[in-house]
Amino acid sequence: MVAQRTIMHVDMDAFFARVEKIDNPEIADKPVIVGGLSDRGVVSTACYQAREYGIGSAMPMTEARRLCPEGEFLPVRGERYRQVSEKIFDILRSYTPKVETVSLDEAFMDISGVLGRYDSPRQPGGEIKNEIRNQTGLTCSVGIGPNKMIAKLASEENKPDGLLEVKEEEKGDFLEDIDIRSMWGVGKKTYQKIKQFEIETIGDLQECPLPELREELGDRAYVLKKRARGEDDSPVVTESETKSVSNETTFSEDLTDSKVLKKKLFQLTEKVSRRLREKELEGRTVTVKIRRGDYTTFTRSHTIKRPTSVTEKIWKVVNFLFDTEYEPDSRGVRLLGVGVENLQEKGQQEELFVDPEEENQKELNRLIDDLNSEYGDGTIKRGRHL
Ligand code: TTP
Ligand code: MG
Repeated sequence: MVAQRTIMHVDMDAFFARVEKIDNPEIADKPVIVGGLSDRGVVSTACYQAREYGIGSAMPMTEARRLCPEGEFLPVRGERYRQVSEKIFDILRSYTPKVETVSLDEAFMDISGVLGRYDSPRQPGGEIKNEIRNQTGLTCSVGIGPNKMIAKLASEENKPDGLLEVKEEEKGDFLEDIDIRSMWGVGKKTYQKIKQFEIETIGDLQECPLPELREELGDRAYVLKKRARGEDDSPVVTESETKSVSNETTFSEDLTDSKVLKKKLFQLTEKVSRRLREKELEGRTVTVKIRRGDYTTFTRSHTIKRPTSVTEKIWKVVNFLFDTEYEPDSRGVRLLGVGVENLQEKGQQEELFVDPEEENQKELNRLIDDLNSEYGDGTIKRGRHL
């Protein structure tokens, strides 16, 4: 049984656009659109006034100009946003070191351990909002909940300048009316598939019988059902997590081809699992990290029942997370990472039963590790590489 947690999600409102307004008060009341200004450019973000014209992130810039000719169109000043972002994260980390960076303007915090200092979880939420406003002039939205998914949905629900707490016992009611497309794991493809069951809200998914859903989505149906009940045990992953083994790779140019990305992910998985075996460690939580060309970063984790260091077992989870959670878009991928946490020393857990398939995989892993350390990395590769 996992201990009760309190997670906070902080997301800045119309981040790039509001920074531009702070830096230039003359445009404070105008519709401001930030993005690539060339004919092929896309909108990074639009302020809330500009959103009333129907402009939103990822829209072609030419269309945005057509919708709002009187708008203020500005280029992306990445360095400046990073500077402001650092200030914001310094504030967040002064509350707890357990801060996960999702992107320049978005973070998860595990505040479970510091709640003793406050009257309620809302109190640090309010203080953080004030401090960010005082130091940067910017507003943000804060969501608080028993897990990451609920916290994020809670901050989205009350945008802009919101502060919403959803307690464990309130989550069922809270989720009921939320658009199913806001739920983790429901992208365009999945939405198309489940529309036939008239699933438009998370509540609809809660009610949809599992067998029907399984027929359409296979085993993913279990995961989505679990999420619809508001369950999510993914940990807040800090950058300096020592209790994990991970590997990352940055590309010289942004990658968009899913096949290539998968191949890279498999290579990372092999490295990480091999390092686990070298350290005689096994882990239960597998995390995939994807940073896009615009520095938005996303991590997704999945926890399996029994700790492992077997490449095939870890790859199964990585592959699953990539297939179900990542929606390719025009931004491309700059960095990939694979990590394993929730570590323990090998063989600590009593083997209640022996899985013959896992035994075979372990044997194969040992063989490959031996050959690679004898003849050099990459001597032996699994078929997956091809
Ligand atoms: P978001 O938090 O998604 O958007 P936002 O902060 O502009 O607005 P909201 O109030 O709805 O949170 O993204 C943060 C920043 O990341 C955004 O200001 C610009 C950048 N971004 C892109 O460059 N491209 C994109 O497609 C998205 C979604 C964001
Ligand atoms: Mg934001």
